[in-house]
Amino acid sequence: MRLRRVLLAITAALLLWLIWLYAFLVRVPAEAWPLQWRLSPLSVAHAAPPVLDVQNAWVRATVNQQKATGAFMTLKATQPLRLIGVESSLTKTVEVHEMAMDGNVMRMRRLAEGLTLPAGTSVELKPGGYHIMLMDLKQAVQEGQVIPLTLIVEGADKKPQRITVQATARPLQGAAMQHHAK
Ligand SMILES: [Cu+2]
Repeated sequence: MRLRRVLLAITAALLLWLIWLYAFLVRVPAEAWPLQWRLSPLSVAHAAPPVLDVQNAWVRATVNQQKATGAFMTLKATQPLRLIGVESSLTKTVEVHEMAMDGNVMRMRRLAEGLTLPAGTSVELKPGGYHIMLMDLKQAVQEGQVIPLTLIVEGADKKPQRITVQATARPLQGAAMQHHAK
């Protein structure tokens, strides 16, 4: 009799443990798992493919006392996206700009709605066109310096996604950009 009771208790405990394991592994979404678990092969299959291809990222190097500069790159989205913001450790003030004619003068303008990135189409950010504006610089950007930039994009689901880009500073060349009054 006593052996049967012990066996019954062990079976019950095992069953409860299996139910708990099932609930934890299968029913709990991967986002709620402890961090070390997410690296397991189970969750790798769920990793989202990259939504944005970034090529040739660079920042224009600055001279002393220069307070603003531009960052340029070629962006190609795999799904319709919008570049809604950029972050940099260099400065808190980063804006997405476009150049446009204002009478006879080329001026830059902040894209309040962000920059549209159609799926499968390369969008070039370049001097004289779209660019990322780094403002209120506290120190000069040296040629060769690598500047991490975090691009913030959103798709149709309006969920912001962050993409980190390493941009290398290149020397000044060509006409200086005229900055709009702030
Ligand atoms: Cu600008």
